[in-house]
Amino acid sequence: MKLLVTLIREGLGRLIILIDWITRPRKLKRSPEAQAQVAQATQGLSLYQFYACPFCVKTRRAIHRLNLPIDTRNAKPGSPFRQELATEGGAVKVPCLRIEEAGNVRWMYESSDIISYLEQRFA
Ligand SMILES: N[C@@H](CCC(=O)N[C@@H](CS)C(=O)NCC(=O)O)C(=O)O
Repeated sequence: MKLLVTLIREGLGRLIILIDWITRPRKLKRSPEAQAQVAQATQGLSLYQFYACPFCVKTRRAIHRLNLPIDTRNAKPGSPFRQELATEGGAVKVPCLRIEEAGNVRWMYESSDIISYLEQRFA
């Protein structure tokens, strides 16, 4: 039974990845100067995520659409990123955006909040 649940979950995850790949949104176009500024501004951002989690796929689609070079960190079991997420972020829940600004770090959970934050800053 446990194996069946795992297989269904893995299968659904891969299906979501495939649909995401087929229906990728277009990237926002910026001038080279504006894109360089965005690259600078996103240096303090990292997305803790799982590869096939639907909320992470939704967040990665927004990142792709907004053309943001944000570092992604896989928080799969056994990963050091999972440990960081638990001890520094406060919970092993993905997606989570780590935001480092002027020496301060904050951890933003909830895909909708992350997407709104990125849209407000970069759309
Ligand atoms: N409402 C949250 C849901 C996030 C969520 O449920 N994430 C799952 C993965 S799909 C999770 O992190 N579960 C904890 C775990 O698998 O350890 C959002 O939109 O970000």
